[in-house]
Amino acid sequence: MGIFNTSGNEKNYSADEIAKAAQEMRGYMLISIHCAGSGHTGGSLSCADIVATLYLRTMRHKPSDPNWDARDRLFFSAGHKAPAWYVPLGYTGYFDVKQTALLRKYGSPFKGHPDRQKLPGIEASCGSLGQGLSIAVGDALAARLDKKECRVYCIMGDGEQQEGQIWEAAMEAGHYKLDNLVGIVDKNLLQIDGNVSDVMGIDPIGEKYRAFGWHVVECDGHSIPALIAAFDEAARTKGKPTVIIANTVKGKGVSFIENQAGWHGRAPKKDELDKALSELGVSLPKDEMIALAEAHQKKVSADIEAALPKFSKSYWWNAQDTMKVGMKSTKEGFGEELEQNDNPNVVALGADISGSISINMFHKNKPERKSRFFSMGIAEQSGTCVAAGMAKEGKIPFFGTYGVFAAGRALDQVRTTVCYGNWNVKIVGAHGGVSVGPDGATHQALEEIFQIAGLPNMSLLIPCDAAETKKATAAMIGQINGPCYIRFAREATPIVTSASTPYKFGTATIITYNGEQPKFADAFTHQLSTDAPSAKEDIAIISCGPEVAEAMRAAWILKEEFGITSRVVNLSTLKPLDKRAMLSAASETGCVLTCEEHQKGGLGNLVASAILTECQFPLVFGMIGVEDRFGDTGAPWELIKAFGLAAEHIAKKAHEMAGKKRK
Ligand SMILES: Cc1ncc(C[n+]2csc(CCOP(=O)(O)OP(=O)(O)O)c2C)c(N)n1
Repeated sequence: MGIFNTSGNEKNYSADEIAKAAQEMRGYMLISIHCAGSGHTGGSLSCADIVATLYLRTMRHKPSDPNWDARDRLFFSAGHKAPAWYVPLGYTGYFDVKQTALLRKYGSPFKGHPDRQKLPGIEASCGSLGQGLSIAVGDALAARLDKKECRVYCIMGDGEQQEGQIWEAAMEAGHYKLDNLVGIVDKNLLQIDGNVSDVMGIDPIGEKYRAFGWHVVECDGHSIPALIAAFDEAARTKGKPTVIIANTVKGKGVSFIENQAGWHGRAPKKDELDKALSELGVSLPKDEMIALAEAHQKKVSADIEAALPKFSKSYWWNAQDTMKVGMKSTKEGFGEELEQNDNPNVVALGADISGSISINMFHKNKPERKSRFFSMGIAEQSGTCVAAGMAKEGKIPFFGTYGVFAAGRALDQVRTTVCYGNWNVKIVGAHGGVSVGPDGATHQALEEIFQIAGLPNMSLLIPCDAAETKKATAAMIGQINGPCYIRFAREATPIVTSASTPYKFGTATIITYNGEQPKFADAFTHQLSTDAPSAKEDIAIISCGPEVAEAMRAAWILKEEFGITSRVVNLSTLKPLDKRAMLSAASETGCVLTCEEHQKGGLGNLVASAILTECQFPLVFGMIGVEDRFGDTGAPWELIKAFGLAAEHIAKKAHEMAGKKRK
């Protein structure tokens, strides 16, 4: 067993050599996460000895021929540990390991979560927890069918064991007696919200696998001899799959990172990196890697900037005095209302990202509410139905996670249990849009409007900023008695409304640019669509979520550069849709442009069908959105520009459309 080099010879590493390599791999992981400025430090370090043993000793593979048919296969089910996959691949020669300095940068193959189409050696794309073991089962079944000798390995997290799909796969592997399959649980005892045992206990984990027909080996996940012995035992085990429960320490190798939940998704700063490398006792080309990352970033920034439509001056946020705007993330508005709202029936359910989506604000400063907060663990599908059960008994449950999981992974549960049952469940979908940034495509929800707006009984709210999100959250509690879904963004986005700005669930607001003011937001007035008289504008720009702020900035550019007047329509509720506002926008301007930080057509198709089913007049119609592609890794505002979602793109397209109308 081992690596086959270019001449086809097997290279054998001793346990000591593997231990030394694992330390160096840790160093490379930390340098790459430092260069990225974000990334999953704790869980990458905890599995370094496991991956070093697999890639340097246990697995048969050829870095010079990544698709060699006889290779052993490794899958990461816990895709956030991406650095722990990239580094051993580079270290063993699939590419230059120094390239991992480009981790999470736009245009680099080292995505926030692995993309198999971008990098040799990545057997499957991943990032949504709980899916990898099923892929490994499929691979192992196919290998058996084709009588291949290869073995299949799958690395999982211990928090990840809370996903129901793990147990579906475990049952399948046991049922098919897949003795060519080895699962590895990196049991570091921590997940995002804290101790695994507090968030949702998984023990006795070995007993559970045993009951599902697996052979179970428990070992010290930082002892190379113990890991070698465990993998050898798995290879000798016939008639059943093996799971290795590897007892590890999150953040292993660096004293100030070890056992700290806060280091789950934190990057080391420069001084922390230096201290960490010295503790690890490794000497690596750190400066060269940092220079590589900086050079890449410089080029990316220049290319993206060059591609941005240009006007007589820069209208970018805060670029000139009059474009000054405060920034706050929409999820904070949600957290504020959840904290302040006194409705005693409200309960909240966490899915191991409670701080990240602000649902923890329900109890953070109000310990007396702790009994009304329920940690579900990483279990989006069950959590959705648990919320329905609570709603049935008169509670007002909020269940939240990232939109890709809230709307996507649990779609059937949302459809059949929540919507068909018409329960008063409040679903919170965070991380909407590409502005999520470096985590990349797997975490950027771009499909929720398609997924959610088609469900009967459902209400869909996409507020434009933190202040409006607070009001929308209040409406979810006080006004809407039935299923509803709220989408918000990850990053801080412009604050364009205030507590006194009109907001009404189900009614769009019309935003008008009135000319430059010292502060950006003061240059606009907002009226409910029911109160707004027609100003016979040249174009209507219809948008939702933080993209409304871009539409407002576009209205500014259009007026100042071309004298074109715009009616910006803030569609804070997508379902029920304010059809009257859509129709009057179309009939009174004759020119409609929809803008969404979503796959093109989520908002656009809703607006188009509302207008076109009744349209008796000529209309110029256009859409801006993500063009049928997945999101990407990069900095949030970089991605808004790269995906053509900035005000500059809106203004350019609106200018062209207004020109067509005039002809
Ligand atoms: C389906 C899904 N839900 C939530 C997340 C967000 N998430 C990323 S890592 C993580 C915690 C994982 O904990 P664990 O499996 O113990 O990994 P480790 O502590 O080793 O990093 C969560 C909840 C995700 N990536 N996928």
